[in-house]
Amino acid sequence: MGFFDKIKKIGIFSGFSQLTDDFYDELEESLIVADMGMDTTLRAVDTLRERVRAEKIKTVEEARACMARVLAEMLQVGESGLDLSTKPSVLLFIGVNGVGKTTTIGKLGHQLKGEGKKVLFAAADTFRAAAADQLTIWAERGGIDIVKQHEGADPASVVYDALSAAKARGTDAVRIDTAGRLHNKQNLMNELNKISRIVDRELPGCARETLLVLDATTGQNGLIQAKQFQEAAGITGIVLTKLDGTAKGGIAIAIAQELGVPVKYAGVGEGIEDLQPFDPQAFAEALI
Ligand SMILES: Nc1nc2c(ncn2[C@@H]2O[C@H](COP(=O)(O)OP(=O)(O)O)[C@@H](O)[C@H]2O)c(=O)[nH]1
Ligand SMILES: [Mg+2]
Repeated sequence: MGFFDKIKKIGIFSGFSQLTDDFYDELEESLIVADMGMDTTLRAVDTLRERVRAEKIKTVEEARACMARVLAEMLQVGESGLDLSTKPSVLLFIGVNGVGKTTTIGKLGHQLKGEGKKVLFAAADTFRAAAADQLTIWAERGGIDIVKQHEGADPASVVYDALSAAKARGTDAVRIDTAGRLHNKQNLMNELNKISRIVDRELPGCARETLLVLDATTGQNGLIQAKQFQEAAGITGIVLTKLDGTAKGGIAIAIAQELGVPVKYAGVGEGIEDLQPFDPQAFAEALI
């Protein structure tokens, strides 16, 4: 079974034998229902119509394969891999509460460790004690270093400690967990700017990314979150979680198109193995 087989498919292709106007209408409707958004859907279906004409496509199966190619192209909007080029590299995970930041860090840390990398977690979600506890469990499971402080501590100070430890220990990858408080954008911006300045000062020129974690089941709301975080923090990639069992996978394409930011990882479950680098072609094939 493929990694993306847990995604619910857009099943309209089996219901048609010819490429009629009804076919295109229904395709549009199902892409919108799958949360691809109106603009992105219209762009995708227009492109399909053009290709069907240009490539003299006659069958529904050919059109399906063509649609998969179009969607895969729409997902390819930037560097899909993680920048791990310096030692350490620094990755900041942001996103609202409950989207899967801590879980993703745990899974990713485990994978990096499996590749022989020395990983360190920074528990900079100091908002609730439970957040550091949760990250500690992942760290213990994977035999991964963790730096944390008491509840309510300054997140930037946790990051400072973590970077000092990383330099001293020859760490390859620092993974920073943050609190997901979006209700006050100014607050969030201040906090992330402060963390950013610490990284600049302590590790000038390091490979560094800010990944926004989004819950695929929140649909178009995820797009709104992404726009807000993009303005507040500037993001280099998206982690799309909870794709298991959702019929809302189209949000990946809407985000790529509207923000120009690539999806870099996908989560399809709560287990340690349920995270993979995002493969646009495989994802598009799974979706339709
Ligand atoms: N089904 C599913 N659940 C997930 C996935 N990623 C995270 N979760 C669950 O979502 C909940 C919130 O995750 P957590 O990492 O605490 O979110 P955070 O608040 O952003 O740190 C937990 O119950 C996770 O097990 C995923 O890809 N699929
Ligand atoms: Mg968390």
